[in-house]
Amino acid sequence: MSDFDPYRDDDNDLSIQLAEPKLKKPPLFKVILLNDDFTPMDFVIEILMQFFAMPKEKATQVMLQVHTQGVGVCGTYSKDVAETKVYIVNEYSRQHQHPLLCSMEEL
Ligand code: TYC
Repeated sequence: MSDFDPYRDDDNDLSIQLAEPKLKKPPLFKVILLNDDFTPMDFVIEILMQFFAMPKEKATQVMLQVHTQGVGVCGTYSKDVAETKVYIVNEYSRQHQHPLLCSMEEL
């Protein structure tokens, strides 16, 4: 076995540079709901409880935030999970003939 250790430089004659870490943290995405004038408030609350696992009180707060401010955050996820949530919420809304729009934004 060799005793050579590239990180050891007892006589200070080596130029050493540690490599940058190669892996970046994967990006996160906010899933958001947009306000409209037609989707019933109870339907939005149902969506937030069913697809974003919110208790009724939290779902009501987020729905009212969207209703008054125009947009609100349902949760933060990896890209794949966020895309799936957006897809199922928009499909479910269309199936129920509501114009509710769900979208995503990189954090
Ligand atoms: N503005 C809707 C209403 O008055 C309620 C609503 C809330 C719609 C949130 C969409 O993402 C939404 N019935």
